[in-house]
Amino acid sequence: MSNYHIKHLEEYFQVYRKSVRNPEGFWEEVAEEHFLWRKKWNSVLEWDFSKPEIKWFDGAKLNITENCIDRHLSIRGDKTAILFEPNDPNEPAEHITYHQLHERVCRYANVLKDQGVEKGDRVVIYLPMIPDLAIAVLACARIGAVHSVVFAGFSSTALATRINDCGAKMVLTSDGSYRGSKAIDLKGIVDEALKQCPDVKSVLVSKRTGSEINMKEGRDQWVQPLLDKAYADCSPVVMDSEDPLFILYTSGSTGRPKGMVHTTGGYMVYTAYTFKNVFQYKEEDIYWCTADIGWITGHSYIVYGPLANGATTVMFEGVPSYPDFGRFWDVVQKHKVTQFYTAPTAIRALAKENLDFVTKYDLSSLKVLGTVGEPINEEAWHWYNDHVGDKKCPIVDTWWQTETGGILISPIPYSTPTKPTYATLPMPGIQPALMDENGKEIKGNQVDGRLCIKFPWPSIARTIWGNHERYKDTYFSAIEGKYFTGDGALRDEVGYYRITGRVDDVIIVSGHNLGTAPIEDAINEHPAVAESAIVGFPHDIKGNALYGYIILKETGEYRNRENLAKEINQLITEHIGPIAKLDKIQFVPGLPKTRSGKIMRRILRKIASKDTSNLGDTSTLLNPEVVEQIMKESL
Ligand code: 6R9
Repeated sequence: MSNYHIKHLEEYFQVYRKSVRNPEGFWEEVAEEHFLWRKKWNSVLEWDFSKPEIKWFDGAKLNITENCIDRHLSIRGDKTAILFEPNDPNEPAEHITYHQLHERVCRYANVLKDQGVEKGDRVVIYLPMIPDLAIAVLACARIGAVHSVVFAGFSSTALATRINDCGAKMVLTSDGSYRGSKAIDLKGIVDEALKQCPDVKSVLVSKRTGSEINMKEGRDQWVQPLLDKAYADCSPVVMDSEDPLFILYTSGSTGRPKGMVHTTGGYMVYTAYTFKNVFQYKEEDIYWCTADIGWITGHSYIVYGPLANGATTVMFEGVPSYPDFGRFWDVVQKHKVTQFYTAPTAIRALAKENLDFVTKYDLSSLKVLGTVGEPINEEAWHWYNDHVGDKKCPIVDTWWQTETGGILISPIPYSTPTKPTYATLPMPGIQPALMDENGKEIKGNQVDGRLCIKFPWPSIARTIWGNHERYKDTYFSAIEGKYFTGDGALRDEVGYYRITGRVDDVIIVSGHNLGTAPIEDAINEHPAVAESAIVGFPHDIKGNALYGYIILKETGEYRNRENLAKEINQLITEHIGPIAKLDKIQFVPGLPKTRSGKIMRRILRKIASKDTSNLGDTSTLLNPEVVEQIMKESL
């Protein structure tokens, strides 16, 4: 049992050593003692990073919803599973017990079956943070359909790309969504997207805003009447451990978004294990992660990890600034939240506001605070620690990725001494390595390099949907025999890790991963644009903001530059979503390029960050005069 729940630092080191000495034995013990399997595995782990092929608990049979719901019914059936806090604070919160969740998931699963959805079919879910989102996710898992949740802030084009990439025939959505004081026409976005998705035969619509929407005859149906008619029990489809559970898209540094495929058994074991330890979860806790289920954080630490532990998980529909900047703390006080998990960008935004928004609430229920999504700066860390945690709550700075499925590096609260801006130590079973430019491992402490992981863990993504070659190229080719994360990191004198940021062309804006290529593609669609390059630059609240260098087709005044900038941002909003809008746009005569024609983004990054004292090696630069001019006119 002690393997499953680490309670002090010495125990962490013991467990860690054991997990590295014998990973199979370690994970087998965790899997055996804490989960419900219809049939045990033939082998714990088979792997070959050169193919790459990774299988955990191969041959085992299970259904993840049986682990997340059914097995709790006899012991905590009347406990709240999902605590829904609506956008409007005057609308009552909804407590969905495990019994009720069981019934609602079963009904939804039966509706999906009635609509012809079968095991292995992909279902795209484009829903706001309302209970139907979590229920739809679990309903898919119940019948073995592969869910692909698309964050409901993505544009119609981004949605269409994802629907077509995974070959979904069904989309689950709502009439609209609330975001603070705004209502968003989600169904309209789906209608627009589906013009490009001929294979989608059916759309189920949840009612949320009650706004007028278009229902296409023969394709669209309101889901509630179907749920009302559906049978309230649905036996779970028995899945293989390695059957896909979901696809979740993440931005790559080039090309289209990557549909990361997560499978069933290993994902369940790892998310449940890390949830328990990273949040020191106990039975009476009220756990709240403010992420959206459209991101991996929501999948693993709103839905699967907490429910697998029988926890009460808060699902929040709103935003931190509505009706005012005290909303998070109002919710913490109201529901006596014990663990609170959010993004550095939210902390930075709230820290800018009057402290009264925090101090007027009773936050004494809090025991653990968490952050995820991007590096947390020292100032934000201290504000969080002082004013939210009252210096009594350990902060878990959790580093992980869509691809990793679960948290890989994080303190264990009340065990690992925390250190501002450090994600600290690897979880049991995680073997990090720092590599130099030549792909050699850098041993010892007080070093920095590219962060890799040497050995598989149960929740690593198994492939990119429909493109195994790209999976291999992106993650297993940069450094032979290791999983390459795309992040840089340093290891301090005691072996703590600090993530320093991406070393590729992914930019993290407000905790969202954005690839430069798709944004540049969107900009380049503008008839006046010849070429563009996007880089990140430091931003007080967002962490990074986007700076676009754009070459226009015609020299001289094409037309009003301000309007042009607006049109460009409009194009980005249409193609990707408002999160990818540029904060600064500089029209330039050319871009710094190497002789082989590659844009030297390093130089553009330095100019955007106003750090031009040392531009580094510019000897391969083809057009140094352009750099001079860009610097002169920089914003
Ligand atoms: C879970 C999630 C992954 C990228 C990752 C890294 C950055 C995440 C971080 C962090 C510093 C942390 N990142 N957590 N950087 N400290 N605690 O965010 O997944 O959306 O795929 O982003 O986010 O750069 O590589 P995802």
